[in-house]
Amino acid sequence: MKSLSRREALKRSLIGIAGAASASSSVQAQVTTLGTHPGPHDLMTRGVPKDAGIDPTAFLENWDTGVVSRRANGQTVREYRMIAMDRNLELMPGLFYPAWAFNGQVPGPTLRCTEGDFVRVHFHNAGTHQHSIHFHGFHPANMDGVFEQIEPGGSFVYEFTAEPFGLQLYHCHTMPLKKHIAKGLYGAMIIDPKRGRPEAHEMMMVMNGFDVNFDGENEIYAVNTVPFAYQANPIVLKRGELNRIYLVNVLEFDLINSMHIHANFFNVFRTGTSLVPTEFTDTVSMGQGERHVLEFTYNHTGKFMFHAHQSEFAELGWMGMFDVRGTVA
Ligand SMILES: [Cu+2]
Repeated sequence: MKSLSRREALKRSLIGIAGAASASSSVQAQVTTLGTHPGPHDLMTRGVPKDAGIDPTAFLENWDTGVVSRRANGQTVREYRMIAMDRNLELMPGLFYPAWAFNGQVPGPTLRCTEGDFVRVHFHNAGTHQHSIHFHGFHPANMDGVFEQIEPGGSFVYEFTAEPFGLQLYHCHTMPLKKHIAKGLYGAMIIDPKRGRPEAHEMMMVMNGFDVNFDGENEIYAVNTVPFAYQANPIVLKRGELNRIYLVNVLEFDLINSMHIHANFFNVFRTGTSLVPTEFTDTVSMGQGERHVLEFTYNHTGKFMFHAHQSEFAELGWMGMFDVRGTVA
């Protein structure tokens, strides 16, 4: 009966939202008369909340390339500032979640550098619990963010050379890990290959979810935190243009997540660590912590859905839309 309790919880939150956000009475009436089955198309019309911590459309292409300097030997140094804090995030209009967030946002900023750069991350814990940052990639044991736990008010400097190139993940590594990740302390780091990748329209998508009633299961699912964000504001693509999605799965509690795009196929670059694709498909499944680079081009204009192929996740928020227009000049 687990799914029933999840849907019941969501239904209750939606009734609350309908009142708080003064949604139309027809929506409220539908929600209350549908019993345990809120209509997915009602959910898709919730819009984007004002205090989500990120602007989902801007987040797609927001790269934090750090403060750049150069060492005597010519090596590029990139310095980043990361602050862990407690913050209430408005996930859907009227639905607030007490998150733990890097720099006040979930996902945390997308850090970007090039393989071989020297990375220095100034971390400060402004939260109310111990935290750390564990980066995926190569680094010494004392830079792993596991044994050096940072107390509230404390600071730490992480230093490492960025390698290997690919799509890396970072997250808090404090016990209980499940809680520290579910609360929102994660983000992505793109380590670009020295030789670069082909010119493309690039987007960062972090698949996540939220346990809004703290029962150890997710009630809502999303790519980039806000359910249905890209249904409310479709992502504009150009016909004939190469698109590149940096796709990360950090979803807690559920064992698997996926992404499916409509009317098209994509090349999969597993973990982004090779410049040669390993698969050509329209659906990719990922466990927690896995991430891939996807490349595709639309040759038709119009609106095309993209979503988790777990139908339940899609109906509970992990659903978006591409709006393919015009032609590349
Ligand atoms: Cu933590």
